[in-house]
Amino acid sequence: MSIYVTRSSMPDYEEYIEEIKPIFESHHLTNMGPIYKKLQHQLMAYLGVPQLSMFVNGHLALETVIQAMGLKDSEGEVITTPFTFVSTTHAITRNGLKPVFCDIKPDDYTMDPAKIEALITDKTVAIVPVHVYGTLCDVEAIEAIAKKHGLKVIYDAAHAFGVKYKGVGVGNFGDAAMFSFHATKVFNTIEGGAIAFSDETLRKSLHSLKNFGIKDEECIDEVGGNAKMDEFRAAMGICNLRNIEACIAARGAAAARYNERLSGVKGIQLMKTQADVQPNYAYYAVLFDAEQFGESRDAVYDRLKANDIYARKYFYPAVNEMDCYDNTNETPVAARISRQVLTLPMYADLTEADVDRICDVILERK
Ligand code: T4K
Repeated sequence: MSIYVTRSSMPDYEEYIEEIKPIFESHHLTNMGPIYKKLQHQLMAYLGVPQLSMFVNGHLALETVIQAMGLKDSEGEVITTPFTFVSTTHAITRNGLKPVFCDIKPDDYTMDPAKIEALITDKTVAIVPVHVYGTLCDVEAIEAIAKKHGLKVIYDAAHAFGVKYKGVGVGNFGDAAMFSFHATKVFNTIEGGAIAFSDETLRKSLHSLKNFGIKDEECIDEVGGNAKMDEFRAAMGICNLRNIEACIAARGAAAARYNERLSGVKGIQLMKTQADVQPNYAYYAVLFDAEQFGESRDAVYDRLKANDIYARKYFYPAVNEMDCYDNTNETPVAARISRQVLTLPMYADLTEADVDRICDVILERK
C-alpha cells in the first residue's frame, strides 16, 4: 500500500453530518455564521489566544494581516526566511513589499536572530519568521531586535498549531501569528487558516479586509478581498478539534518510533527536542549527509518512491533559489539544508509497522 507524506485527519462521516445539519435548516452558508463563531471561540480557548480571525486559507490570512498592519505598498523591506513554503514569501511580495532573506540556524532550521540586524535598513518595516515544522523560533531574541528597531513581527505559524512555549500558546508571540488549517496540517478545516493577535484595531481591520472592506451596507472604506471561512469548513474544524489531543499523541508515538530507528545512524541528523516547548509533531524532517550516510537525500527519496513511499523535499529549493525571486543575499545554511532534507511521512494514522517499513527502506542503503 502506498504511504504518502501525510494523510488528512477526518472525523466519522456521521459526526460531520450531525454538525452540518443546522446549515440545511438555516441556509446560512458563509459570512461569519454561527458555526464560524462557535469554532472561533473553541479555537481561542484551545490555542490560548485573546483574538482569532478565521480565513479561507492560511495564505490569504497572512496576506491580509500584512495589509491590515498598514504595510502594503509602503515599498518597505521585510526580513524573512528562505527556508519555508513559498506562500510566506508570496504573501510579502503580493503586498508590494520586498522580501530580504535571512539565513537559518543549522540545528533547528528557524531564522537565525544573530543574522537579522545586519539586514535591517531604513526601509525595513517588519520581520516574518516561520516556526518551520512546528519548531519554535527564538521568539525572545526576535522580539528584542524588533523592539529595538521599531519593527512589526508577524509569525508564520502555519505548522505550529497547538505548540506551546513555557505553557504559552505560540499564537501569542509577535504582533500576529498565522495558522494554516489546510488538509495536510495537524488540525484541518479542509482548507482554512487564522490570524491570532491581541490588538483590537487589528480585529476590525481583518474583519473588514477579508470581506471586501465592507464596514456597513453603505460604507466601504478599504480595498479588501474575499477570504472568509465558510460554515462547512468551520463544521469540519469543530469535529477535528474534538480529536486533536489524540491526533497529536498518535503523531508523537510515530515520531518516537522514527527516533528509535534512526537516531545514532551515521550521516542522519534528526530534529532536536526543544526545551520548554510542547511540540505538535507536525513534520518529521531528516537531514542526510551524503558523504557520511553513503547516499544522497535524492537517492533516498528515489528509493523510498520505488517502494511506494512518498516522502517530500519540504523545503527545496529554498525560496531565494526559485525563479520568481532574486537571490540577492546568500543564505548558505538554508541552501545546504534544503539539499539535505527529507520530510518523512507523518500523520495520526501512521502505524508503528508503517514507520518500520519506511525506516527499513532508508537503512537498506548499499
Ligand atoms: N506557510 C507555510 C510555512 C506553509 O507550509 C503553508 C502551507 C502556508 C504558509 C500556506 O497555508 P495554506 O494557504 O495552504 O493554508 C502542501 C499544502 O497545500 C500546503 O498547505 C502546505 N503549506 C505545504 C507545505 O504542503 P503540496 O502541494 O505539497 O500538497 P500535496 O497536494 O502534494 O499533498 C501532500 C500529501 O498530503 C499528499 O500526497 C496526500 C496528502 N493529502 C493531500 C491533500 C491535498 C491528503 O491526505 N489530503 C488532501 O486533501 O502543498
